[in-house]
Amino acid sequence: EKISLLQQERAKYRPKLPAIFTGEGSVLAVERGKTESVDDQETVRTLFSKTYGLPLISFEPSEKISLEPVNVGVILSGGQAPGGHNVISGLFDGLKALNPENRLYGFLGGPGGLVENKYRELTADMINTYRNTGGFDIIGSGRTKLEKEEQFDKGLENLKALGIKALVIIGGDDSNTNAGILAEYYQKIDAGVQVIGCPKTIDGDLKNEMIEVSFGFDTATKVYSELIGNIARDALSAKKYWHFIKLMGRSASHIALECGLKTQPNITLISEEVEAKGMTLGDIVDEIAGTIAKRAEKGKHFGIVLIPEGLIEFIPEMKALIGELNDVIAHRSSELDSKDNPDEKRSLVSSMLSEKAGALYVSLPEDIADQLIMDRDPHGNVQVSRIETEKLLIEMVGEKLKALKEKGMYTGKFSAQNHFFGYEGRCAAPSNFDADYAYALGYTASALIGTGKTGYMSSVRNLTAPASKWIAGGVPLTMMMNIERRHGEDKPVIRKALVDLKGKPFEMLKKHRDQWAVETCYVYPGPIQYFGPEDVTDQRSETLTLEHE
Ligand code: FBP
Repeated sequence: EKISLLQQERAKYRPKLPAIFTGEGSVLAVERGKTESVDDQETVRTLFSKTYGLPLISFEPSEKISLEPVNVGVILSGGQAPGGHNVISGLFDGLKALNPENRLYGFLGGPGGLVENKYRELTADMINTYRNTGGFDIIGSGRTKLEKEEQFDKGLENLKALGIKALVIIGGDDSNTNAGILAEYYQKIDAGVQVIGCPKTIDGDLKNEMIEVSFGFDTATKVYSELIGNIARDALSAKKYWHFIKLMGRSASHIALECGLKTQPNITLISEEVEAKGMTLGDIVDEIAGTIAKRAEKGKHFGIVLIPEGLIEFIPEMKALIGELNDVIAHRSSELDSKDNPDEKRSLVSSMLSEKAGALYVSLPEDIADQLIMDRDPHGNVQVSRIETEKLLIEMVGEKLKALKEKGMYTGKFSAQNHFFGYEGRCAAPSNFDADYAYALGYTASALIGTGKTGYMSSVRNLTAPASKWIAGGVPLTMMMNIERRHGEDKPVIRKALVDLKGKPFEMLKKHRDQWAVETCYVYPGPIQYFGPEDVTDQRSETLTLEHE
């Protein structure tokens, strides 16, 4: 098999670990006081009678302890994020350090693999070929939801057959919510299986007081920022295009904000702000067109607009429309399926909506209207990465500028290019930060297993400091939960972290954006560096740095 030169060199990289894991001995778990869920304490406590209120865990060095060998299972869940292979290699190395007899099994194709009993034993040779590489292909991933007791029971049968005593689920907020439910269930029925979660997602929305960031965010935003910088320089050279760039991130705008801070484009839209200000699609279009007109006055007929993927769902009128569409799709899909002709389908859909939503629906360009009624994902979410918001905005901004021109308020020629950066960042070879952080998360998971914990998320904190000073520990999954209404039902879920409009990263954007809009202040971050001066190779994200100032 052919391996790139870079991959060959990168395979030699030894991820950095928190000092607690680099000693000769073992570690002991230290309990740091009881915890409460972030909200709805009464309800969450009742739902999680076994795992509610567990203490925070940190580790202390101890003499070498000898432990009985264990078999452990691991699952990769949801969208790919750079560093997944390093979580698995950190887990593997940590387990082998506990006892060389320990064995690791990977369930294939995501959580579904556990239920369907599809697995592979992960051997040292196999792990070695995946160290510091991007992707989840070592065992694959999937979006099957683990939430029903019959799935848990079937899974338990499969775990027992392999003698597995602990399961590590590497996933985002939804998958870790389900990890918490699974941990509780296995405790309740005395299954003898520990469940540990690891915070994954490029979206950066699985974070809280104890989880500073999810792995993958750093690398993905570095890749996108490199590309944005390249495009910005092209725009500045040719001076003839406005580039509308949609950035992945299902709902929160952390990715757009981070890339905006790194590259200083003319416009960075933040969905959370759009929602807070109750902006309409028309308001957003007016704002963009206004900036374009202002730049045109200065003879600048080019620019960069960053659009968070989730924007469409944060525009209050669109959110209401999508909510109604979700109901229609959930309850009247057979009627919709009976229409093959797209025009007829659209008019049937609009007849099923309230007057206001129906009017908005028919006013949208046809391809967007069609994209809005595509299938939902297994969690019931609109697949926002498949909705071409960037094209919608180009079309509407173009119309607006035409109107402005007729009134003599715009003199330029508007020529736009659309881009979507998403998949190109999700499987990049992890940056040093993500390689180290993911490895440390996996290693920490092994320590939580070794100290007998269940219902915890692996946590590594103090991330702006050098890795040796990172603090490893465990955070009870129930601590991050609250009750939210999901698809018509109240459910316990890990609270998703949206962009904090009072937080420092957003403040920074706000402080500079008027200047960045009209002047040209682009920054060109360039490609991720894996070798070279440490302040370049180990650079932290703007978001992490500003949040921890
Ligand atoms: P996770 O939350 O599972 O990590 O997924 C992140 C993500 O990349 C989103 O940014 C994006 O909207 C979605 O996955 C795309 O999903 P898919 O890979 O199924 O197209």
